[in-house]
Amino acid sequence: MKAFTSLFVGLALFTKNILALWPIPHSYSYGTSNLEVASHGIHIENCGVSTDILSKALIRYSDLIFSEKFVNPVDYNAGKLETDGTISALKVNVLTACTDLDVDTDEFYTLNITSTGEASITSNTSFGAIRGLETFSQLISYNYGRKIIKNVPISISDKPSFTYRGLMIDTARNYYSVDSIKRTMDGMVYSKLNVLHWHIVDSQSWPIESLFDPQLYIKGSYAPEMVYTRQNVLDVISYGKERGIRVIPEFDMPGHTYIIGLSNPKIMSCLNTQPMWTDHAAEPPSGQFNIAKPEAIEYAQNIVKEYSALFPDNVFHVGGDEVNRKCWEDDPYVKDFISKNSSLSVDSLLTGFYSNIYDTISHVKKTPMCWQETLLHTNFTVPKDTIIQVWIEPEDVPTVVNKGYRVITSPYMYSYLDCGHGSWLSNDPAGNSWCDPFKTWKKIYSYNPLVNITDPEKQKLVLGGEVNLWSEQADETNVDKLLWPRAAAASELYWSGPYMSGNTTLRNLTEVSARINEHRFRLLARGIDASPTQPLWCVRNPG
Ligand code: CP6
Repeated sequence: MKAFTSLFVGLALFTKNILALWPIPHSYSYGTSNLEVASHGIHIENCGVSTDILSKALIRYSDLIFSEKFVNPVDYNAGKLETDGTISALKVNVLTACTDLDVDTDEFYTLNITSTGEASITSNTSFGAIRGLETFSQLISYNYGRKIIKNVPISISDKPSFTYRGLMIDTARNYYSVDSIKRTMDGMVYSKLNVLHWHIVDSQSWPIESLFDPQLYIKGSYAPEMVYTRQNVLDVISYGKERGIRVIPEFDMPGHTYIIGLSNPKIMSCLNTQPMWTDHAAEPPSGQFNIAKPEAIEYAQNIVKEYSALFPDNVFHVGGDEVNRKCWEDDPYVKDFISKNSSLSVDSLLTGFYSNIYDTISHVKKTPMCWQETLLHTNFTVPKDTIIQVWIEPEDVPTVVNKGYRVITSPYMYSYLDCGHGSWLSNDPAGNSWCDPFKTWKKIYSYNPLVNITDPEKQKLVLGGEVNLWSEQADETNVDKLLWPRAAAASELYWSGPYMSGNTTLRNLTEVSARINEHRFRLLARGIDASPTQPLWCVRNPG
C-alpha cells in the first residue's frame, strides 16, 4: 500500500495532478477517470446511525456542494475535461451515536468513490463523517460550467495524527463580533482544526457577561455592545459542536487581571503602576490578584465556578502565564502580611492561590489546562491530569513530557500569528518586537512537535498543538488575513503529522505549496478573506 501510494504521489507530481486536499489524508490512492457531478448536486443519504449533529452536517455539505463554484487555480487555463460517468449520490454510514467532543473523539473515516460514481463515507462518529464530508467537498472542482470529480476511483482512509488541533483567539485586547468568531470556526472546519481556545479576558477588557458580579463586565468591557452575553457564548459553543470544534475557555489568573480592579480594586495588587508598568507586568496596564487576601482567592474561585458551568467542555484553562512576583513584593499589604508570618513568602502565597483554584477546578469536575509557567516556574505541585501549554521554547515540550504531563505545543517562534507587526508599545519607528519576525506558513509547517521525544509513551503525551492570534494589533478587520492560510499550515502539521505516512521523510514543499495555495483559493470561495501565498504566475507556470 505504501509503495502504491508513493508511486501515485510521484506520478501526480509529474503530471501536476495531485489530489487537491488540505490537509492531506493519512492514506489514499486514486485513478485516472473523471466524473461529472449531477446538475442537481449530490444527494447525501444517511445509511447509518442518525444524530442531530450529522443531520445538520449533511444539509450544510449538500448546500455547500451545490452552491460552491470553486475553480482550482491550476484549472484556470485547463481545457474541457472528458468525463467517464456521473455522480449524483453519496452514502454516509456512521456506526455509533456518540457525540461527545473531547480529546478522545474518534475522527477516523473512510471515503470511497468508484469509477462508476458510487460514493460512500464510513465513520465511527458523526464527527468522523464531518471530516469525510469536508474531504469529499474538496474533491469537487468546477470545469466548463459543470462540477466534476477528477481522478476516480478514489480510496481514502484518514485519521488525525494528533487529537488536539487548536487555534487561539484573544477577545480582550480587541473585540471580535460573534459573526467573525463563527467565520473563524468555518475556516477551522474547512481545515480540520478542532479546538477553539478562547482567551476571552485579559488586563485590557472583560467582554463577557457575569452573573456573580455584573460590575465586572459593566465596568470592564470596552462598550455595552462589546460584551458576549451568555446566549452569545452558547451560540458560539453550539456552532462549534455542530462542526466538531471544542470551545475551551481561558480565564487567565492570577496575572493579566488588571481589568478586575475597575470593579474590585480591594482584591488587586499593583494596579496600573505608573510610570514604570514594566516593573510589574509584561504589558500595561499592570494588575494581579492580591494573593494574600482570602477575598481575592474566593473571587477567583467564583470565576472558575461560574464559567466552568457555562462552558460544557471538560477542559478549563486557567492561564498562569507571565506572573510577576515584584508586583507582590512591592505591594504594601502583601509585604505587611508576609512580615507578620515568617513562614510565608510570595512563592508560598502563590502556591496557596493555585491550590485553591485547582481544588475548585477538580470540585467542578473539570480537567485543568495552564500555560507552562505554572509547572516550570512555581513551587505548586500541579495535578497530574493538568494539560500544560508550552508557548516559550520548543525544548520545553520534552521537559514537560519528561515530568509526565500531557502537553499542547505552541512555541511562539512557530505558532504566534501576530508576530512581525512591530510592537504597539515601542516609540521606535522600527518598532521591533521580541516575537519578530512574521511567521510564514512554511515556518509554521516546519515545526516538529515531537522534537527530542523518542519514547513512544512520552510521544503520546503530546496531545497536539495550537496557533495563537494575540490581538493587541488584530481585530475582525484583519483576522481572516492573519489566520488564513497560516492556521491551515498548522492544521496539516497536526492532522497529517510532520512526516510522510509510515516514515520520517518530511513532505515535499513544492507539492505542499501548490496545495496550500489551492486551499487558500478554496477559503476565499467560501467567504474567508485568506491572504495570498504566491503570485498566480506560479500556478500558470508550474514546476
Ligand atoms: N498575553 C498573554 C500575551 C502573551 C501571553 N499571554 C504574549 C507573550 C509574548 C508574546 C506574545 C504574546 N500577549 N496573556 C503569553 C502566553 Cl511574543
